[in-house]
Amino acid sequence: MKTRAAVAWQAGQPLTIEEVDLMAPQAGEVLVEIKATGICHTDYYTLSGADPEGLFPAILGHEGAGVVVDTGPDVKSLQQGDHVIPLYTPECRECKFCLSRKTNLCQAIRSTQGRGMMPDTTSRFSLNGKLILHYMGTSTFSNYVVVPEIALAKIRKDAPFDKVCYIGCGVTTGIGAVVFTAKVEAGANIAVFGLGGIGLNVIQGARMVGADKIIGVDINPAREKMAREFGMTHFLNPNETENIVDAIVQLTGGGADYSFECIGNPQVMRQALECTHKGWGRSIIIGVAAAGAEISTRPFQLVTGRKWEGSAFGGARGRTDVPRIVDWYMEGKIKIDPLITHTLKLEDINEGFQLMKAGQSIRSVVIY
Ligand code: NAD
Ligand code: DAO
Ligand code: ZN
Ligand code: ZN
Repeated sequence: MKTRAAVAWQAGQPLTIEEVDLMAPQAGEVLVEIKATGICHTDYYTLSGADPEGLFPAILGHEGAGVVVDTGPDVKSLQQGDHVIPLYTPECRECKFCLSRKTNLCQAIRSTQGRGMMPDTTSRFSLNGKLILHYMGTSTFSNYVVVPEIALAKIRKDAPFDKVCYIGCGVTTGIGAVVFTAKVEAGANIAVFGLGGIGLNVIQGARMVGADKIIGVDINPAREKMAREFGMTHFLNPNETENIVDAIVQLTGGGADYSFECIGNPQVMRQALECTHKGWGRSIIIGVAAAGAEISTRPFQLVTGRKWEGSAFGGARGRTDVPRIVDWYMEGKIKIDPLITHTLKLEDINEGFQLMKAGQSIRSVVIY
């Protein structure tokens, strides 16, 4: 079949809209009509050429929601008409990683996904006989995609695609880091560095679990208003604060119980660790730093009980946890609508990247 898609031909170049050939789903695969997709920082990172694992030509996008159109042989858990969110972190429930119950980093299709291929090492996308690669196993910048069954979360049918697509990455990454990775308890004091698409979701996750002080840090003063609406209790602008670490230690009477780095800046990662409480503070790195970057601190920070950790996709097991997060949205426990600051047509997708680059959007969503 043919599908309309925004193709990334090479790094640093705008996407172009093409009628791409899409092969039918093979064994264990599902054809999905994507109804809406968010544009995330990571798509920009790959398109910019800064991602050392970025491959071209490819169809980017990893924050979608849609409907199952067809299933290949051996697909058991999904059928035509099911509503789904594609998962760049699949959940096979059979690999060593899934069975460990210690991580959400399912490895069942990791190597082929990282090479832009389906599990049988081929691509379903081509144009004029030229192969086009998948991206993160999801390629939601295509109206129709073929996705492995284990990389699809089945969600309720009354959830709006143009909102819950954001659960495919940003919402789950932020809220999940609080709920699944850190397991923040009611009454805890937390600090959030970077109040963008991820950090604002960390803030609402912290409010949902009943955190006490929720301190937000951002160099963009325009982020304060939205962050307060999402539950932030104190705002610090590094450009107006002499020492961010000291300020947080003061505000919390000894340090944050948990901190979250949502920028990808190694210097800020150090501040995020060092502002946590002696003896038990935990600092969760969410931001993805530039290739080759390194973090540093004095080892005594760890000897004295602070812990440095990381979180991918919020520690969420996609097929299990994503439908729950959709429920939280539908039940009014979390907010998504105000974070979707722009909606676009596929033809205007490059505008979404410009808005992100200029810091003017939280989330732009393409509606097919
Ligand atoms: P964003 O650009 O929307 O937000 C980043 C925010 O950080 C902005 O508000 C910006 O003003 C602020 N900022 C920048 N430099 C700062 C500094 N020195 N001090 C304080 N604030 C500063 O980005 P986002 O979409 O929220 O993504 C944040 C990071 O999370 C990115 O690195 C992204 O790649 C990463 N990410 C990680 C995962 C994961 O699973 N771990 C998933 C998605 C995204
Ligand atoms: O090595 O098992 C693996 C895959 C890890 C994927 C983690 C992705 C999280 C960070 C990238 C940002 C995604 C939008
Ligand atoms: Zn993302
Ligand atoms: Zn697995």
